[in-house]
Amino acid sequence: VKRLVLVLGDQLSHALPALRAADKAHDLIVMAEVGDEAGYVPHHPKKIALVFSAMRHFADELIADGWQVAYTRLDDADASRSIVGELMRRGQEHGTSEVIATRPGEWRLISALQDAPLSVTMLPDDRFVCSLEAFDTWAEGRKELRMEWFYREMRRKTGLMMEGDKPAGGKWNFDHDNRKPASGDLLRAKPLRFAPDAITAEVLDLVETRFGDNFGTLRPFHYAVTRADALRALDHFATHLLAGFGDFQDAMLMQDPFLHHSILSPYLNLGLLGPLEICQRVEAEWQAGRVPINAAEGYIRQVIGWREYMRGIYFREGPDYTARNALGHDRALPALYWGAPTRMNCLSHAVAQTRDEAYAHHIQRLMVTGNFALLAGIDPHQVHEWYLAVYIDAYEWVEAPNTIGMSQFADGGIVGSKPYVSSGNYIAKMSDYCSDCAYAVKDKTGAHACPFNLLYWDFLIRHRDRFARNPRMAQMYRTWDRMDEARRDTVLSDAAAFLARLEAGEAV
Ligand code: FAD
Ligand code: DLZ
Ligand code: SF4
Repeated sequence: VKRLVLVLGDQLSHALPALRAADKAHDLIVMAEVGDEAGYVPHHPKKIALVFSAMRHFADELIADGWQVAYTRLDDADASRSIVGELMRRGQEHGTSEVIATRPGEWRLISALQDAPLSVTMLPDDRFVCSLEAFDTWAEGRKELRMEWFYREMRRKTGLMMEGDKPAGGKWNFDHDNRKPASGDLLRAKPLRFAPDAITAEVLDLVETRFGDNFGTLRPFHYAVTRADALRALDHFATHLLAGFGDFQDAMLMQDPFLHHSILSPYLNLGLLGPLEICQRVEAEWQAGRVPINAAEGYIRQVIGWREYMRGIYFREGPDYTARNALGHDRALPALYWGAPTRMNCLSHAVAQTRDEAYAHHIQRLMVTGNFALLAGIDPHQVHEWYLAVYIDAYEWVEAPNTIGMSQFADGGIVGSKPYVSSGNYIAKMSDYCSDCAYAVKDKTGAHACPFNLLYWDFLIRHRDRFARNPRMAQMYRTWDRMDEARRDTVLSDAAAFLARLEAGEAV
């Protein structure tokens, strides 16, 4: 064996840079299920099962393709705990210390590989539309890194939904049409489900034994674990659900966790699907007149806009990004995030769905669990570790900028120019949660007041110095100042009482 070729659990792409640089005849591919990767946060059992099963399927495809693969299973007797440990072990077995790797999506692993007593060549990960160098060039010298401007560059670069140098339909962004609540629809298609094959069944048993105590329901397990099935999921979404994606993107329903979302992030982030092929399929549906422009544009913006932008931010900001805490929040993450009972129906639902599916869509993550954590002043690092653990699609390069940046404003305003906070009103408008809640969303004070209503003001007042001069928030401070003083006092004392109950571990 000449060299080792590292393929990580989220690098399951046949055109991976490390594979393109390798030599089938002489190099050995190393893939390893290891305790450190499965344990850096208490991952949801479905997430571990997805990663392990997809890894095993991918290894089989590589072998069928003529590669030599050294695959370590988590329960192999002589396996070590870490990726570097496995590379060293294989290196010793085969008499080489040369490694070809594709740059991992996490600073932790990048430095582990750099510090390893091996000769590691780390290739840039080009499974993205925008390279890190191109992102830096775009960002250099700008005062604000607005996603919208970045997105336009990506549209021009890819040519997606472009007519010459102009955006199709005359506008870059059709979000204006996209804020509709949804109602139950028995005819709405559901995401495709894939029955576990023998490999997945074996993985499920392993995960049950080793990670059965982690938060999250392992069975039933329906995610795709191969590229072929991920392509089926894409086709199903494009054919049956994409048309309503724009309209109902922000809607939340108790009986429908998935609505018109694609549930493709697990496959994209593992490398089973690529961002461009997904977007080209979406564009084709629009070109054929089968889906409206707001659906196609909105979807493409999430993938070549938000997703690429988040990655650029993560790598540009550096390894300390997950430790940032611009607002100085230090409250412990409440037990309700791990399923302890709560009377807040929105949170109860979002968490239960997360436990069962390892999935919640963007607005549930941002405006329910994220909004509450921000309003209540939870330590952003604990919030970050929660999101990294519980979602099927969570890898630090994409999770951290969403949590630390977009959701918790802990980066001080790099990702968002204002914090994503709202009172209960937003949740009432976009969901059916409030109709079934112990609290009254219309109550602004008193025993039944929706906690989001109380905490919203408490948050704004706590951080008045920072936000009062923000032009997008000034109006809220004027509203507060116009309230009569007795009412303001009641709001703040009710909020303080609520936070005290939360702190005391009561089921709020
Ligand atoms: P759809 O609604 O169908 O969207 C299509 C695709 O667009 C997604 O598959 C995803 O690849 C991309 N996308 C949409 N929004 C974003 C975004 N804000 N950032 C990056 N990509 C986006 N996404 C992850 O992939 N991994 C994470 O760990 C993650 N953590 C998040 C944490 C918080 C606090 C928040 C607010 C958002 C997070 N997101 C994360 C973004 C978003 O919620 C998910 O990408 C989306 O819910 C995935 O489900 P879907 O495939 O059904 O998405
Ligand atoms: C998420 C994950 C898990 C649960 N397990 C493994 C593993 O055993 N082996 C592996 O190579 N990768 C795993 N992964 C994915 C890695 O954590 C991921 O590659 C890094 O976080 C970089 O994004
Ligand atoms: Fe959530 Fe408040 Fe609505 Fe209850 S009333 S579901 S706590 S927003």
